Amino acid sequence: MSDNNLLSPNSAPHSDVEDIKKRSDYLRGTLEESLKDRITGSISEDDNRLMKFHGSYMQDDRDVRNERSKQKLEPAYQFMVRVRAAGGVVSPEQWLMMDRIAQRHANGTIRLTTRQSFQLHGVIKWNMKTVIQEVNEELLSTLAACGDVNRNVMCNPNPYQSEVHEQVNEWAQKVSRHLEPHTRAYHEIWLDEEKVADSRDGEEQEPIYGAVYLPRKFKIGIAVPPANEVDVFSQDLGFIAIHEEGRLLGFNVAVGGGMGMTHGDSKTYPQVARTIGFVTPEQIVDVAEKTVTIQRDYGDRAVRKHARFKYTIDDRGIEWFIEELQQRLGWKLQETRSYHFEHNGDRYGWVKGSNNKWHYTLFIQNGRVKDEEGYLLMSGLREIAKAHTGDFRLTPNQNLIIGGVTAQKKKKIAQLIETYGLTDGAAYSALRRNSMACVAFPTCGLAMAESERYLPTLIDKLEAVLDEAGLRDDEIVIRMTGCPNGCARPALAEISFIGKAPGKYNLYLGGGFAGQRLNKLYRENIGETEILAELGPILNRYAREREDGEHFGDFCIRAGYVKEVRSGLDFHD
Ligand code: SRM
Ligand code: SF4
Repeated sequence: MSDNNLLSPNSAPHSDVEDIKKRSDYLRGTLEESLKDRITGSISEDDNRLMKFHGSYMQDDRDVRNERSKQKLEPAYQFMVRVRAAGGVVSPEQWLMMDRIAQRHANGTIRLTTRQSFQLHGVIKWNMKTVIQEVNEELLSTLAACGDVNRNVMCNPNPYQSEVHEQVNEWAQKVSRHLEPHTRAYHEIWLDEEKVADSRDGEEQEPIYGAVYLPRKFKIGIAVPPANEVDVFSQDLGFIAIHEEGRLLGFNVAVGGGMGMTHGDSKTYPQVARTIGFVTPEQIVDVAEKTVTIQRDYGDRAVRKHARFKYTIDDRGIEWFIEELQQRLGWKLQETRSYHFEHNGDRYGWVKGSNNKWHYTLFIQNGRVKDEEGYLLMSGLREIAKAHTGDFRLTPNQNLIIGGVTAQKKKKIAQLIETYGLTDGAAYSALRRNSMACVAFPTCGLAMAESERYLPTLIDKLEAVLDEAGLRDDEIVIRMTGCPNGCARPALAEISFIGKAPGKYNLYLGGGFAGQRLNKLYRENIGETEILAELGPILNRYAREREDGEHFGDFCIRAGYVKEVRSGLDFHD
């Protein structure tokens, strides 16, 4: 272990979060006491830091923040709960449990996230324990859904497209399980398990993470070409499945991707992961573990904004990383194999899988499952879950696959889809079907502008432009986030909006259609009128002048609207 590992954070420069982790006794802190305190709906700042590792964030309803402050009331504290499921696969029973909790203890909606997890919003402190217990009773977990650990492992969302997909999904599950934290704190605090070992005596260990865990969050995704739904180049560690004639040969390894940045701080930037070699399937878990330990030992623990793995690699160089990895593995990576990505979006509607079962991908606008007047999405999915004998798969684009439907059940499921008017998005523009927006207001404490609540309206207006230009059925990837943290992976979209202030966005163009290239800033701090005025002519020109099969992002570069970005290091040039 290098000197950089702050197992004793007193000795080297470190952020206050490192002290909190160190003092926490493997994520216990005073969380139990904080949860019992009935005087306030909040928890202490230190415990809030630890709470993330347990899969929850304290938030407040920002729609009522000013009003409550005027009335001298404490903010409307509530908790977001994130539920992890590697590769996004859950059973109908698990879906019904999420639905039940959402109705009873949260805000009545379920949010499907950009990393194939669930989020519940609006849980009050007194209900947190019940919620986490109910999640665990159905064999799901919130542990490590957030925090400075490996997060939900993403994977191609349809394991039964072929045997290769099935095997890749199993590897995703193995990697996920291998990197789970070992602390029993979660079980003690939420599930009332007895404390069996006194970690202060060193009996309890985190064999991979150590006592202060990672310097920052860590993300892994596995793609199966030609589909890149997981946006493999946005991951700290990405694996690209290499398959030939229905056989999984192994994975190319890609390292050092990430989306987050801060407006006005050019030392922060989104980055695309770079491929460094090829490994066999049996080697993937070892590669994941050793990569995580390198980031544990060398990641920046002093400045959290600079603590992601992408900066560790960019600062020290990719060659340094390869050498360090191979030394820890005790063997060498093979040469990167060739592969080809075609898209990073979801394929909608019915498809038949290799297991002769059927799969239906539903379009869920921005991942929000709720009932609205005229569109009872949540009720419809509840009825489907009651009848369904297969599984559900959350996609990396915030959609949902009703998976593993037998030929006998297909009629029933199709009937329910029709009764509730659920949609595969065919009636919408291809732009909307390829859209993603992060949560932002009213729950996200970091939002600078609306996202989930605004993108659908903006797309309504852009659809008028598309109709005029004859582009309604042309697939263009569009994404929006309420701040530059990048939760909807905006830096990889062909068109993206990143919030600057209420109603104001930076507009970026030129991302690669298959998620292979970053986009570039085109206009700064503009509102809706300017957005439409800027994009209208570009879309019209694209319709007239594009070459055969040319994607919008590529056109924006060829036509000179933005320069091509080859690496995050050029993002701000
Ligand atoms: Fe995220 C922080 C929501 C995927 C980069 N993200 C947050 C928080 C927890 C806000 C906070 O720290 O107070 C947001 C909660 C909002 C709310 O009210 O629910 C939040 N992130 C989300 C989700 C729910 C967006 C969505 O619409 O689906 C996604 C949950 C994923 C999951 O299931 O695990 C989500 N976040 C992402 C992604 C995309 C991805 O991982 O594929 C990214 C960019 C990739 C990356 O990490 O580089 C992302 N989130 C961030 C960052 C910036 C990290 C950085 O490198 O600087 C933050 C802020 C932070 O960590 O300090 C953040
Ligand atoms: Fe919140 Fe920003 Fe993430 Fe959107 S991108 S959910 S506004 S942190």
